[in-house]
Amino acid sequence: MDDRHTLPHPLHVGRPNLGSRDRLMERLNGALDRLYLTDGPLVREFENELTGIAATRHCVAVCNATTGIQIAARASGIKGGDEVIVPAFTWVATPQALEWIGVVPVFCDADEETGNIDPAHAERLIGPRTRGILGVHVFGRPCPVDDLEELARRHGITLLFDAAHALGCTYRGRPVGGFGAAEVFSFHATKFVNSFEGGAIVTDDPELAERARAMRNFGIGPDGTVGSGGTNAKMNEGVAAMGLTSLEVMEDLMVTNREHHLRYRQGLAGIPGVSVRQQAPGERSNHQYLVIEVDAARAGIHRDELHAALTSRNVLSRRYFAPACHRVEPYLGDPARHAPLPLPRAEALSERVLALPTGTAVSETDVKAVCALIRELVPTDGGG
Ligand code: T4K
Repeated sequence: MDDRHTLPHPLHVGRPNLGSRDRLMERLNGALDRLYLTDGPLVREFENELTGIAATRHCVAVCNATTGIQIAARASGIKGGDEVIVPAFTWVATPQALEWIGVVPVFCDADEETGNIDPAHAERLIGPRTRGILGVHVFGRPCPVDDLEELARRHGITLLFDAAHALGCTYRGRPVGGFGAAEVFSFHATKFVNSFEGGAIVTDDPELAERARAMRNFGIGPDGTVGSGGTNAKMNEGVAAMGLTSLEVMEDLMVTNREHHLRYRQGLAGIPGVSVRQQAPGERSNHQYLVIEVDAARAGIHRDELHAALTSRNVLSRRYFAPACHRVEPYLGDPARHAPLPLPRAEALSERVLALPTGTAVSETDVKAVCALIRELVPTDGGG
């Protein structure tokens, strides 16, 4: 192997996209001039924008999506000791958010094509302590929402969505955000629309929204009295300034990501055992994650070897998501509680997936170079 294709500069997965610096500074200066630094007019404006994008009646901005999931669960009546079904194939934030508030995540297997929670498997996990299902729109590809809603209704349990990846995506033509009892977005620096850190709960349920608003502010309700448990999950004005500035370029970012997606598909076409994961046909997608699958038997190289080789050549790929969540503590040590059924498809996916750099920090030339490098690293005879 020669090093012809080592990239001259590191390419990251998750490099932040930036909007206009001038607009950001204007907004920050406005906050400083107003002497209003947290949970103020910029946060209200950010919430307003998000209700438009998600087509929901309510939005409750919070400090990050992890806390947002906790508040959404609590505001839906899910308590410590309850079980909630979650996908095993997700970022570990999904189960960790629940575990940290004493809710028991029970892991569900994935649909290998979509990467999402499999409703038939979820149904087999429903028991007397099950209070909810927390679906994740993995890599922005929407969950089988109709099936999950039907399942939740039939069993009288709450359906929530971790929509950390899915801002701007649609399911059956409707924006992600309005499904289940509530959905939660992330605006972490690595998300295609970022607010440095940040999250938001969106819902059509006015009572859930009111409870969530109180819970993000120590349980203080609109009348100024403490009416429930709560935490401090407020979003600050600087974060909202960044979020608003990022939202202004959201459509452009989606175009850039989609173009990179097409370039990767073309650039990697025909490499044995290497495929680009697809979004749902006919739906709008933000394409914020560019994920390939490496079938080691056909490619003649394991995903981990490819990851190591790319990393050593300045392509800082990420193994989203490996290992599957039930394979890490505190879940690994208690499979009877967290993974009562085998999860072969989530495990298989976790062995194959690899996220590659995309977004505005990556150029067309970069994408071509990454594809050329992968072509060089995968044996031409496919190894198998
Ligand atoms: N649910 C799901 C399904 C999620 O994927 C996530 C987060 C959450 C919930 C929780 O959302 P938040 O509570 O965070 O709002 C990253 C992100 O930290 C995490 O937010 C994200 N999912 C996950 C998929 O990816 P890491 O540990 O890989 O990120 P990190 O910080 O190592 O950064 C990745 C790369 O990005 C690095 O190569 C460096 C680059 N980077 C990162 C930051 C922060 C930059 O270039 N600039 C930066 O400012 O988890």
